[in-house]
Amino acid sequence: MAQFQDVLKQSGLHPKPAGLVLQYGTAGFRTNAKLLDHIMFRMGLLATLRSKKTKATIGLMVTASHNPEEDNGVKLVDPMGEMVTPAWEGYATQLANAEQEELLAALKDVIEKEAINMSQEADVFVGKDTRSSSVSLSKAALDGVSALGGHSKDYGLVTTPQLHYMVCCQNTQGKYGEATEEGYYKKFSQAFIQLTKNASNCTDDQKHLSVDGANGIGALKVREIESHLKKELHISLFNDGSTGKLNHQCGADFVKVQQNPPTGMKMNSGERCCSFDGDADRIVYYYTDSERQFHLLDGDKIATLISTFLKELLTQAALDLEIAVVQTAYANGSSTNYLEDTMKVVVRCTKTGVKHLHHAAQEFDIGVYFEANGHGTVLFSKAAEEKIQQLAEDSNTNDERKRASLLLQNTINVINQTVGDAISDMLLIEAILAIKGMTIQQWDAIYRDLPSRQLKVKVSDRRVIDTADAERRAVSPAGLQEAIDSLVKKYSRARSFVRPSGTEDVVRVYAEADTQENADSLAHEVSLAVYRLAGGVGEEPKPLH
Ligand code: NG1
Ligand code: ZN
Repeated sequence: MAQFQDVLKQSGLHPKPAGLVLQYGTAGFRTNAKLLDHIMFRMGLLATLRSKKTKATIGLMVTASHNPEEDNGVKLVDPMGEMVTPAWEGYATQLANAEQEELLAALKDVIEKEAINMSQEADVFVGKDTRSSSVSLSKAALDGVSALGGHSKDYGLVTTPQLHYMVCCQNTQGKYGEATEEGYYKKFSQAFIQLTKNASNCTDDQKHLSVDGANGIGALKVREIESHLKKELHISLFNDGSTGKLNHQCGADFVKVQQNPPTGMKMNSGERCCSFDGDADRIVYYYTDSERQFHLLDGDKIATLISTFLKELLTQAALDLEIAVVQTAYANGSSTNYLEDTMKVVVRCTKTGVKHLHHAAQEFDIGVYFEANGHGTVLFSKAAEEKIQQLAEDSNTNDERKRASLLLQNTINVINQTVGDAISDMLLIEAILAIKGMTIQQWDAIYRDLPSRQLKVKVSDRRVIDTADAERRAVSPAGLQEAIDSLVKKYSRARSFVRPSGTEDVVRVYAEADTQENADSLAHEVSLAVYRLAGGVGEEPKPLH
């Protein structure tokens, strides 16, 4: 077939280095950009097949999120803006690892298994982050789409959540919004402005926010949305990419893992600040107090703020809808206790990776999901949205219920339900704080985090670690879980688990305990156990103090 001739010809321009094996990880393929040209081309092919199969537009985002500038990666976006299904992740790995001469056979295998009608039209939306390698890598992806006769639309520089939004708008024939950047800014800024009309006596201080753009795409886009916000939010932007390096000592991942402010940011004590990650799908907040002590408000604090706000509105609206919060094992133990014991909401724990959280959140009327690192959003079921809309349109209802239902409607509209979105989450958080007249210190005081520590251990093959129970227990290698259990017993209020990273070649270690010192030494001891029992390489982990 002529189609396959084109694939053959084009793939010769994007050859695979022989023997290279890569896995579709937590959020797509991710590694040094130099190794990715053939992957991008092949993901262009796969996105085209997925589009033919689903008869819908598919997204392809070139980014390595919070990884260093030298890395890159690719994420595929399904028709409603979600991540692709596990079966297709398998196909992605199969295509990525087929040697040059096996590529056609691998492609035909997917076509056969999925019974794809090759005469079906295909549409793929492509976006990229600000990495210098993203330019040629997104071209390779576009080549892949055209090699299989698919149509593509190149959105150029966009955040990951912007691309998810475009795909969802396109596939809902504009019901979710207009599939343009302007449409994105309009939808979310208008909802924000409607929400902030409910904030009385908002001072200039309350309206001010310092944003660390991680020297990435989020910085460019926050500048663009600011002009739509009608001065309801004053943003001081730092790490805007004009001088600093992407994610280098800045950005949400750095701030969360180091538990320190980013460099390049001017922070006055008590002032509200936030950091985006490299593709603007994560956000964390923080401030320093008068003693220069740093306070982090991570994804768990964000989920708590949002679910408290929503629960209050549901009570005021007298609507019987169930809210759940979905977390991962990285959620701080204090947050889980607060949500379950004080707020009395359902809490679910899933494996790491937003696709798992997203899926679990879909089971509830309202599912608030956040990873501790600040990646998350809120999902409203169709039935919940309809109930809220009916109430908002009901002329017989009382003022309190009406006001609450309108607030809920605008809350739905300010949220990017397709995926976690730093810009949309920022607008929601800012609106909630303004409406509740709440300072960042008051928000922080809702509960007190247990001290925690995250470490990385290098091992020769991280796949030797297998986990169960939403990654909270290691089932292999033998003896590792027993070693962790006996170390945890030495400390008070302690918890620890290990898992292989899906985005870096490391094993991640997490520990929490009653004091920072104890969390640090537990994390170190568990790192040593991993090093010894799971094939550590390089130097043995050293104590933190
Ligand atoms: P890995 O490398 O699998 O731990 C990291 C994050 C995930 C997720 C992905 C994708 C942690 C501990 N892990 O995954 O939560 O956000 O990156 O960006 O933060
Ligand atoms: Zn990201």
